[in-house]
Amino acid sequence: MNKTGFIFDLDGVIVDTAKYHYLAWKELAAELNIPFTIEDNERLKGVSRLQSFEIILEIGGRTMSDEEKEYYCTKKNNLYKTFLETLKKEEVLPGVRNFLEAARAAKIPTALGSASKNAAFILEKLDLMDLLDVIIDGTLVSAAKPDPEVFLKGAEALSLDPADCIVFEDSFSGIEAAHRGGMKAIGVVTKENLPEADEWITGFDGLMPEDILKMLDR
Ligand code: B16
Ligand code: MG
Repeated sequence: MNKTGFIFDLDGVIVDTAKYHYLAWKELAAELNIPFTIEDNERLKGVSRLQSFEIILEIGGRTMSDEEKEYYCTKKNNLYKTFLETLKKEEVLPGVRNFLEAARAAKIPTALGSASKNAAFILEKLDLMDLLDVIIDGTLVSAAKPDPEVFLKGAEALSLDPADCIVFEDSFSGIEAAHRGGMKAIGVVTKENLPEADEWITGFDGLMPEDILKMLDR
């Protein structure tokens, strides 16, 4: 019996929401007179909302009280959600839907493991909710990646040992979180090189679950 499960990060693996995070953070940063570039945005991938804002404050050489940070994080999220409203199911990254369908057909259990508190909304918009067995997102975890909590909860909800789970990630912190949780990590390589990953793919287009199992000798 195949005991392997797949755990997918969301942003950068299933869909490119980073561009919408960028637009929202840029608007907020402009309001605060903090210069914020698309290169700076790379530092926010896989990082929680609050930590993302703290990185932006650091770029601007600014400090704020916890209350002010919360105010601006809420403001950013409201802006981000207006962009998400226009998200189309065609924005699922190439090959992802096929790969999930093939995993389902092969009876390989699947989970989402994302830092985002908007994950369920995004998956609904992409019409992917039914193709994932378990959703673990930012509403269910307290420790951000590289802490392994999000992936360990995913393994537990799938009733699998962490060693039997394979994580798909596009961020340094996510690869580290998978390893700290005792799981193998496939780096979904777009801009980052992710040297710590166990294997690498450039995306899911043309890829089948058995290709991944072969890569990791499962
Ligand atoms: P939210 P992932 C992460 O998603 C994003 O990469 C990161 O940029 C974002 O700050 C974080 O989710 C929190 O998102 O503000 O929607 O709660 O890569 O873990 O799927
Ligand atoms: Mg990601």
